[in-house]
Amino acid sequence: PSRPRPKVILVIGGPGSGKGTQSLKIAERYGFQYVSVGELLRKKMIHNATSNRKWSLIAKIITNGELAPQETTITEIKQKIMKIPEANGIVIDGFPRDVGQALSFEDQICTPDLVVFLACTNHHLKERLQKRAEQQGRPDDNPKAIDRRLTNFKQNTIPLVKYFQERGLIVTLDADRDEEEVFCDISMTLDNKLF
Ligand code: UP5
Ligand code: MG
Repeated sequence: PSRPRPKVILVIGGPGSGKGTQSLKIAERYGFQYVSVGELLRKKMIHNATSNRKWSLIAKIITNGELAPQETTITEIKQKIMKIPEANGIVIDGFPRDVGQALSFEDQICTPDLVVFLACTNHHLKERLQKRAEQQGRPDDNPKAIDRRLTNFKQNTIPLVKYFQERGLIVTLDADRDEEEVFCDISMTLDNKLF
């Protein structure tokens, strides 16, 4: 008999809500493969921005805190997932960003088994990003791009969350709390819903 398809978990939330932090913990605890869509795009843009017109444009878009084109993003995810040899599950950090991306993912890749929405207040989002900007300096952790990321997130999230809610695929968690508390909720949810 063929192996069951790996479980697919999507982790969404505002910039600084803890998507990366929590997705890595999920990957570690459940032995899932981790895919960060933001990181995929950033790596590709750094590698190709000087030699390729399309990627130099995408580099500008991302550095300004706007969304990369949907088809490019889906193609990158598809390529990345295809390279994963075999896995019990895949946790995708930071995707989808809007309903269009959600539809396209389902159309071209699969229906997710679960979507985790990390709900975090604006105050905490800003505070965490500012702190990280001082420590690491991601190209899009500048004040203007942070504002754009927050605005885009606010515009797109309510419809996106509603879309997944209507299909019974999403769980919303309070991500204002500290890392361990949030992860405790996440693992209880996954244990309940997936296994
Ligand atoms: N931290 C985390 N959890 C904490 C907690 N509970 N309490 C206190 N501190 C906590 O966390 C952020 C910071 O907060 C860290 O310093 C952490 O230690 C601390 P992190 O886990 O990094 O949060 P995350 O949600 O991953 O924040 P990130 O900044 O990565 O979110 P973004 O959504 O902005 O970034 P992403 O990489 O997903 O996307 C970047 C860009 O890529 C987008 O703006 C867009 O231009 C592009 N993109 C697309 O175009 N399409 C896509 O589909 C995806 C990305
Ligand atoms: Mg992240």
